[in-house]
Amino acid sequence: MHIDRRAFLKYCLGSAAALGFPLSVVSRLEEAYAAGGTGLPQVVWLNGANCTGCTVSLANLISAQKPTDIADLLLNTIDLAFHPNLMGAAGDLAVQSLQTATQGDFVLVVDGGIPMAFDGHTCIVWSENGREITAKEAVLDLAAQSMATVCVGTCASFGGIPAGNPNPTQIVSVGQLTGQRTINIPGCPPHPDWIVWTIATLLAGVNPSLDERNRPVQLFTEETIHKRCPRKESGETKLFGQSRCLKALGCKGPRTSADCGQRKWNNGTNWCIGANAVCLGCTEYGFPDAFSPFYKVEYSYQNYSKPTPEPPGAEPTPSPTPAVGLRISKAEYNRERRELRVEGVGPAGAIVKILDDGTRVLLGAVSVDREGKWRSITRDPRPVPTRARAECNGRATTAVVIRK
Ligand code: FSX
Ligand code: SF4
Repeated sequence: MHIDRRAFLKYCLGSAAALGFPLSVVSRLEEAYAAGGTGLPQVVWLNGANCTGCTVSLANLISAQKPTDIADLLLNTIDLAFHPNLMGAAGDLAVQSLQTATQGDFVLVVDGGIPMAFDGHTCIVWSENGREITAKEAVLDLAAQSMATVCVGTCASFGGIPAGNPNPTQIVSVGQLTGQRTINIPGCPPHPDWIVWTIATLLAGVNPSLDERNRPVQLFTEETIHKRCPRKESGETKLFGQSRCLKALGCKGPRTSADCGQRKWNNGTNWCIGANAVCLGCTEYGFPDAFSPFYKVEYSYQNYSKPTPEPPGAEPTPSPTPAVGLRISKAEYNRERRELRVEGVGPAGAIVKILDDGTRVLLGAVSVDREGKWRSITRDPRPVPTRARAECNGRATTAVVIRK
């Protein structure tokens, strides 16, 4: 495996502001960089019971400067001696690299929870001379020798989804297994920046300050998602697809400490709340059980019925038959905001689909609330419809779109 620590250190220094390294870490990284990046510990990464989402999240790391992608970062720049999903070697050769790496100084990274049922045999990490080595045995052994143990993801940190009720494989966290203080990077999955920040900080010889859940304070506990949420004080909505606060729909932002809203995901593209999903609290201890049910939805889909398909050869219905109670009270396009707003009334709990009546392109779907009202906002519809069409329970009604 090609080893080039200088390139990794250069990346960390170049991204110091974005990653938010403290000055002490930056100066140590600079020293290590000047010294050629040699003499730093290696990184050994083990998988427990998980969905591999943590590794996929790390694989989403893309940088404008070198290393530009995960292969570059892990295989050519970080001295990652062992990673079951990402390393080139397999079988005995892979186990040999692990054994060589763990002769010297190394940082142990674990993702996934550790199964204890069946003496750990629901999670086998490799075999040695025909003997199965379980995640339980490997993590216990290597955590005792490592300079530090980093738990990547909520599963390794706190048990996470595999430890959810009824926990059939008796998953425990790495800390519970080893009895040691681990450095926890929760998140299901965690942000790649959080993973890189923590590994680089440790490689620089700095132990990050941890909170009571052993999470780096700088990454997780400065403020909750809610405190810095752009939807705060915008008024709560009870319908998905609106741009207002999602608390009434079950958002766990007030109980969750992470910087997702500022850092954003997929190379700064978006985040859960930005995509109109509630925060699930995935970085928190007790996730998922203590945060379930994830959604508070007052309406139901029980009134929805599939439109009856027209028999072959039948003439299309010349004009829509209004659904009982379905009406469009407003259909307006705001030129300045490039926003189409269609609202009306309908049967409470039913789903209303909004379409361009000319092209029959679907513009949105909303639920009718308990008061029998519905509202749909479509940003930048192209083309702007001349007539809007609302469909519900196989019936439809239309209205002229007023341009303002
Ligand atoms: Fe858990 Fe990670 Fe969630 Fe998945 O390794 S934190 S289930 S994203 O993959 O462990
Ligand atoms: Fe808080 Fe969630 Fe509402 Fe944002 S959407 S203000 S995080 S409750």
